Amino acid sequence: MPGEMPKLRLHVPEPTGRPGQSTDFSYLRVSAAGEVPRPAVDIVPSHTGTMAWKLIRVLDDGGRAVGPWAPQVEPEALRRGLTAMLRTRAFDARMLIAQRQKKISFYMQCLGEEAIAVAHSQALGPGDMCFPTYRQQGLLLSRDDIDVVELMCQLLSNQRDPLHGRQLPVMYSYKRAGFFSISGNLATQFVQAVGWAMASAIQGDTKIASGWIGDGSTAEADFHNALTFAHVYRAPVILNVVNNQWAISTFQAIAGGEGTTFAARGVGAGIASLRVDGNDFLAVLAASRWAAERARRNLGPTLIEWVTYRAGAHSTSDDPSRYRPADDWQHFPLGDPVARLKQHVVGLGAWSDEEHERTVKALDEEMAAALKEASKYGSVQDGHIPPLATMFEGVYEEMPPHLHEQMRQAAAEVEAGAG
Ligand SMILES: Cc1ncc(C[n+]2csc(CCOP(=O)(O)OP(=O)(O)O)c2C)c(N)n1
Ligand SMILES: [Mg+2]
Repeated sequence: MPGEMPKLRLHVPEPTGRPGQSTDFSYLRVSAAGEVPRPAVDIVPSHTGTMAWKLIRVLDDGGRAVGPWAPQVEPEALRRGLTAMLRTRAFDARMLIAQRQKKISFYMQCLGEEAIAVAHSQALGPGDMCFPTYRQQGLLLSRDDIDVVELMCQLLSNQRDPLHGRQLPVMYSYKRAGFFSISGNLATQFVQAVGWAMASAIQGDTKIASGWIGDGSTAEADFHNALTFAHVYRAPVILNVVNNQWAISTFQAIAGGEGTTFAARGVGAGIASLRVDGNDFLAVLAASRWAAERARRNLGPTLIEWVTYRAGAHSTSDDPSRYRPADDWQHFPLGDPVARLKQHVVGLGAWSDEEHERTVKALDEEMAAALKEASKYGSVQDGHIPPLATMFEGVYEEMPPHLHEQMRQAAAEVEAGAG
């Protein structure tokens, strides 16, 4: 009888903590360091369910590297990784100040997520191509051949901006550094990465691709389309899902992280998948190497869910105190990636508190000096921006008449406005 049946209703997931409350992080399902097995790289993808549901971790609470995923790595590489994370953090902090000073119009930090891009970059080789989102600046800041002044000029949209003001600040493009132009349309990175990887295989090349997406963006159809192509053709690609718990003000459960994991999506699509502590530098390095080896040996794609926490605001246009507890990051069970790697490297005798402090100070000075240098080429504040014509150039080899006409109209409007 209809009268005896309950009224139908929908389930709308909610975070466990809102402003003024404290988050119950037990929803994360954290495994102990060393607990999750490390399968051979040629594992049948459908057998990676355990790895997709548990959480691969290497660093224990005492900063020791434990278990089967502990990677072979020289202390020097760890020192480089720690310095690159600190460099990324110093860059972010300085750019946040620059935005507050109105020198740049917009910025996005990766505070709390630095280990993911920095350790991942150590697993890639020359010619491999990343298709990043705006939160993987660590891929660039871990390289010696990328000039931070140039990065800052892109953010300042000034006369030395290599992209001539055509991209939103934070949307870098560095082909030579394996960093594909960032596309503002989220989730496109996944289809692009899979397509690039397929092209690499079609050409008989040896280079692999690495695509990036956030938890929220996995709700886009492009994510699922990319998984199908990657699985069917065993594309040589690493599919990174950065689950930082938030998509602007939307909790990750709204994109489907409540009753399952984002890594489990990969298993369902026939892709070997791992769920990894993204704040554990060693776990990120080990999982990235595992996935890179699979891609290089024609064993197919790997999806990796990196579990982390977006410690800062979504962007300089966002105020997270409106939708989550202010002290959430302090209670996040996976801690701070910088503090955790520091503890490990100090434990190895390859780093010290004193060296740490000195490095932080030197990097802060480096960033301040770089911003001063970059500011010499202008900023949006002083109007030293690329000429209007650059908006229309570089699309076609020869500018078609309709663009000529638009350029003429724009110039006339600017002149009228100035007069
Ligand atoms: C296709 C598309 N839809 C919406 C947006 C607007 N937008 C920009 S960032 C963002 C949130 C993305 O969250 P997530 O994927 O979790 O990445 P995170 O910012 O947390 O790194 C949204 C909705 C966009 N850029 N592209
Ligand atoms: Mg997110």
